[in-house]
Amino acid sequence: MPVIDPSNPIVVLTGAGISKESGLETFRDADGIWSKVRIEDVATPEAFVRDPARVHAFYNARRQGLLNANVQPNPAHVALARLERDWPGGVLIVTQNIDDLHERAGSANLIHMHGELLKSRCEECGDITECRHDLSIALKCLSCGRDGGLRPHVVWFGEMPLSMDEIEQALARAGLFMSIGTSGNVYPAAGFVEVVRHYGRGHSVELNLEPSVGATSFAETRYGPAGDVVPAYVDELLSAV
Ligand code: BV8
Repeated sequence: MPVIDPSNPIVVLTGAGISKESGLETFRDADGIWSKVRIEDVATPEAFVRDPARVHAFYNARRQGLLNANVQPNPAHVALARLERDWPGGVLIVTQNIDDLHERAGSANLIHMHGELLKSRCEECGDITECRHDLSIALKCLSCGRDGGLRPHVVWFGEMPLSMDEIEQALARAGLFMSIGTSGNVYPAAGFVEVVRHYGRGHSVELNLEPSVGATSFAETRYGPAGDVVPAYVDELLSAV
């Protein structure tokens, strides 16, 4: 690892791999979510129009799984919260994950670019509210009173991820870009490392179980379970502060 100036901001991209050791499934591992259900059937706006009950059942099951008491932040989430607390230049986590494990570990400067499983959104009035219960088309929106429009506040394929302008500005200023637990298959997140390279300011490191699709784009790579590799990397970063 080159010496990173502690006055420089850090941007961290996380994917499903950082939550695996907390007991949540990834998408593209052999036993992953997309090996059991098709994206086209549960994670597109067209699927929601075609069969809303099936889409709600998919997300209701994942929401109940996330709320299981056994699902807790792991040492990787905790290490990133420590980095945010102790790094002078500031840390922004951009997560593709829709779980709340970063928040529960103590991270505050956080963008859920693909939305949040524990929030619902009304397609009629746009109201976004906390949601820890099953959703269905029978439920009425508490804001506008209409039924049929409540959906998970989640970005589906073909929908624009959230806060992209803010993310791009952060990538341009980053002195360090860390990519953790993501296979590099889904855009625009998979292109973030190229954005950092384009601006030429930041060192880039991939911390993953195995090389991602975009592994060769990173200046540095370290492989192993996030719960081991991330705390070790954070310790090295903070040793220079
Ligand atoms: C959009 C929410 C445009 C739902 C998700 C080029 C440019 C732009 C778009 C595209 C493009 N090419 C194709 C597209 C379209 C599409 C796309 O990228 N398709 C792919 C499949 C080719 N992108 C989109 O549709 C995006 N929207 O571009 O809009 C637009 C423009 C104008 C106007 C309107 C729209 C929207 C994408 C968001 C979709 N929603 N999630 C939900 O969660 O149900 S994406 C989905 O994949 C998940 O959310 C997940 O977060 C994301 C990425 O997956 P990963 O997190 O990487 O997980 P994965 O299983 O793949 O990998 C896990 C990794 O962890 C592995 O490498 C594994 O080895 C590692 N690992 C495992 N265990 C561990 C570990 N690592 C460390 N420790 C461990 N223990």
